[in-house]
Amino acid sequence: MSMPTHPHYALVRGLSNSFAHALSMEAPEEAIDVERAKAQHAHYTRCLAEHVAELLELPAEEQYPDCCFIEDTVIVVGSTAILTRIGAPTRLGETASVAAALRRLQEREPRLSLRELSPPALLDGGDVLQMGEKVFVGLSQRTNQAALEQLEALLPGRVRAVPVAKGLHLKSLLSAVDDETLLLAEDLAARAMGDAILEALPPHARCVVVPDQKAANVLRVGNHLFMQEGFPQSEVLLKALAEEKGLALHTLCMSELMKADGALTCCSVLFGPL
Ligand code: CIR
Repeated sequence: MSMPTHPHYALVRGLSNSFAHALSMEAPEEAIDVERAKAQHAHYTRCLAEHVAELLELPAEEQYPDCCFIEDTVIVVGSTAILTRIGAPTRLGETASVAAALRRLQEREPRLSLRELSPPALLDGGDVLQMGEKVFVGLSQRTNQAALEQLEALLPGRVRAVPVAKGLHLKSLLSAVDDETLLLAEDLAARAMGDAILEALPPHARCVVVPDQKAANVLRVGNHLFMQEGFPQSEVLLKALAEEKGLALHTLCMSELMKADGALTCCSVLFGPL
């Protein structure tokens, strides 16, 4: 079991008409353009569909402005899917339809086992990073100690806590390119999180640092690496890294989703083969 670099499934959910009311740490300078956000999200979904065997697409749910950020609802480790309890009260109900979709999937994928966190645990999938055998859990404003303890019980010996001193989630300032390559934003808090992660990985694991925070969250799908558009300095570094690893680098414009603190990983759950 390790990070699913060649996932079979991508789980995504449509962007709701109420997206202008999505949560954000700071109000954006310019209001969210929902039509533009929908187009950006649709393009993201099409890119994923090209590179996975099966796209599982759920419809948007209007009562949940943040519902496109489906990464927060479930983590899948190997063949175990663990439904979360999202740390933002307005988002707690988002997991119900994801649970139903995974139950339907279970009918043809009997290896898939379904678990769930229970109160008082709170956890957003954006706080979970898988590298190698390890499952790193960011203790953040959204994810608490109770969730960490429940995950430790479900995944014995594999879970490591990482305090999140900056950003919404653990993966706001970092992400994994593969099991031994951690991408980090050039930032003291990101460095501290990176050190905590590297300490738990085999000695050949390494960090690659990019100057732009928004470029530190990349999405690896098969032999493709996606980054946010508009960060030329980081793009040069990521291009070199992608070449070294035999990956194709693509840029995606997600400017409207970024206004609601959305990163690239947050709009999908990549998993399988089971
Ligand atoms: C929220 O505050 O919950 C959403 N506006 C953004 C969630 C982003 N999720 C993620 O990066 N996993």
